[in-house]
Amino acid sequence: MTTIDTAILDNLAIELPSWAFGNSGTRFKVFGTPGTPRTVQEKIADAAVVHRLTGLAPKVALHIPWDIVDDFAALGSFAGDHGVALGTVNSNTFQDDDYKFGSLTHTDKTVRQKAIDHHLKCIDIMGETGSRDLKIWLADGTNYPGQGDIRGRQDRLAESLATIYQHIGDDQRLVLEYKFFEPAMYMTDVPDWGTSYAQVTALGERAAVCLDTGHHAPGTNIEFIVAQLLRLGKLGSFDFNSRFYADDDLIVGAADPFQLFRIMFEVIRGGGLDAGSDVALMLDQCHNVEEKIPGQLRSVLNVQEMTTRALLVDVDALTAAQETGDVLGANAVFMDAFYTDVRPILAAHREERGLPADPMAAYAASGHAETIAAERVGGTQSSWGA
Ligand code: PSV
Ligand code: MN
Ligand code: MN
Repeated sequence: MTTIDTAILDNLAIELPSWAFGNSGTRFKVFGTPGTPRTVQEKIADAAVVHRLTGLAPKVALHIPWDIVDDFAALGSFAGDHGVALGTVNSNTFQDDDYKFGSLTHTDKTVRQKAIDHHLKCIDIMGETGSRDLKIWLADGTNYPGQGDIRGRQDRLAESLATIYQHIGDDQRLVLEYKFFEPAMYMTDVPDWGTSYAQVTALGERAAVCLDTGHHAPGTNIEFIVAQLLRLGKLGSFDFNSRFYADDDLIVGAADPFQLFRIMFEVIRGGGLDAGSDVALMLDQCHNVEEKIPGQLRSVLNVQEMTTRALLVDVDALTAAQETGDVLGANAVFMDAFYTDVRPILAAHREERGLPADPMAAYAASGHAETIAAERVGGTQSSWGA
């Protein structure tokens, strides 16, 4: 059996999205849960619990304006006091009437400028929080053939992004997320990795692609995209989640753990977890019916587990089998690693680091859920989209 590169495991870091701690749902119903955060500070405090129990989640991503505060530097200190840091700043140009027909792609220069200004504000916030990444996901697109000029929209997108990019600091990055549909149903302006790659490549070195695992058509070979983007030096970040049908935002590794294993294998193969790599791992999930803190715990543990299994692949044996045309031998080496139960190894690894062997059980036993339910009364519970 191969030995595991514990340096990679020790350094594994998965950023948590602030919005995962708020309520979320579907267009049919958003269920509230006792103890749901009412403020960004409470979201950060919840994220800190996940990090305390797992050592895996040192950063919390913000969404602007959902997480707006008067003093972002103070928010950064608040996070620091809780043992975490503020991470990616996500822009939001999809909840304003002005953006009905687009934001950075809009035909009206005034609307485009408003969307650009929002991003410049996000960059200012990044300066205060010490965040590295500005993540842009656009809802821009059209619903009917002929509704918009596909080429004109790409050109305007390129122009708007170039303006934003000029304000990205030397230590900052712009990551552009793609999604094949929704809310636009006919054509999305950044539908796939190729479009994101083309747009960020035109910007420069500090622009890269964000790959959200839920944003592909069924059957897409996501690990191929991972391998290609790493090869091109343009895989900026991941939004991890899992899906059964569309952009389900379910717990990563819940729908298809084997896919997560294959993705992590390519990340490791491409150097994405090597020391000094700037590939950022993040979750983008919503917990509609399950409890949120345990939902995030389960998620980071799933990433850790599939990463560990991927680290177990005997690469020398795999290469030998590949190069001698041993199809089934190569597949067996790969599957042996996937089928290995690494939970005992990880429990020991956690205990060596002073962490609970079973973070889910430790959380359940801590009484924390009951405490926040009792404390957080009054006010308005946060939710995705507000
Ligand atoms: C919408 O599809 C979305 O889920 C994108 O994946 C973004 O990353 C996220 O919302 C937050 O804006
Ligand atoms: Mn996403
Ligand atoms: Mn999404």
